[in-house]
Amino acid sequence: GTSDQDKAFQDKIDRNVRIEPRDWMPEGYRKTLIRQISQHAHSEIVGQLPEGNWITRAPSLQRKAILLAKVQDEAGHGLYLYCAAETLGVSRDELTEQLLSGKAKYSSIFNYPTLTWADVGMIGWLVDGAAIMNQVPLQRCSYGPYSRAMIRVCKEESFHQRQGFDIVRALVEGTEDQKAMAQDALNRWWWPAIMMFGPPDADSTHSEQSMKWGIKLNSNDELRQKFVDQTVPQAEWLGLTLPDPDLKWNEDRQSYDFGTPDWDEFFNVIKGNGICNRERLDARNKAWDDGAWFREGLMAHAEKTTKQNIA
Ligand code: FAQ
Repeated sequence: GTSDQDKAFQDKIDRNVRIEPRDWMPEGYRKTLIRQISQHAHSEIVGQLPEGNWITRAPSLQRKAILLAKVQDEAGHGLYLYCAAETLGVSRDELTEQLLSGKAKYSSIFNYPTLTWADVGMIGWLVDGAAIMNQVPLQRCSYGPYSRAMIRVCKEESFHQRQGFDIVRALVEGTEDQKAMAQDALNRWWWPAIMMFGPPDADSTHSEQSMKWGIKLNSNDELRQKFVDQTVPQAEWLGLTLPDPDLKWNEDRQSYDFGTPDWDEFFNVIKGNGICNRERLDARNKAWDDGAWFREGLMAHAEKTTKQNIA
């Protein structure tokens, strides 16, 4: 665009006017949104796998019904977000191809295994908790379809977080073994949850421009701090210990100081070398391949009915 167009666009953003699909937008804005929204969509889709692993082994009929509904919600979020990305001129097939080939990123958190039932509790409490912390502000982001998608998604995420917290509550109120299982799961999920917010601000390549454009409303470190401040009292209430010797209330800042995550591990996971990256992509590719007969049937049926309607 010309610099006049760019200026008028930035002015709209600064006045809090929502950008809609047919409005003019800088190419960089469009690209950044497609990247972020599609990564978010892929995360919801791949994010079904770790918890899906426990649906058949949930400890009661009630827990199973709740988990089933939760995982189905994540599928719905994924489809909803793909639609939002499509309004920017990218096709669903292109996005699917990027995920299946390993070109596209999805959240680092879903490359960790769910070893016990307590892990399902931790995902709800911590992972959905972190997701809400990140997505509530996005309800006010500058792109209309994405901001509206976030409103519905956040309502469902709140239910997800409470179901996770309730799983952990039941475990800590149970036997010594159950409480130990919860503590072990917390030890494994705490740091990966902290890393979900992305690299430290100094290493966050997109933050500055995304914040100018209203695609992000807070920096990675701001949201990470808010998450820690919210979660520490919850862990105390549960009687669990967070695996961070540097965690300490800071009276001056009215906030918790905390340790440094293993950023080498984070970058290694997003490069594709986490514990479950291979397994996750294989599962998505298998689902796609196994569904080929169904997609072909749908297309054949659509073609037949179109011909009949024309005749
Ligand atoms: N994992 O410059 P920044 C959920 C990449 S919630 C993998 O800071 P940005 C719900 C980043 O893409 C999870 N990659 O990037 C659920 C970039 O690489 P690129 C999904 C990460 O975009 C719960 C590079 O590092 N939520 O699914 C991660 O400004 C339970 C530099 O980083 C969303 O996607 C990471 N954690 O900020 C489902 C929310 N962090 O693309 C099932 C929307 C960074 O240049 C079960 N997204 N990278 O190759 C966002 O808010 C942002 O995209 C951030 C990252 C904050 C995630």
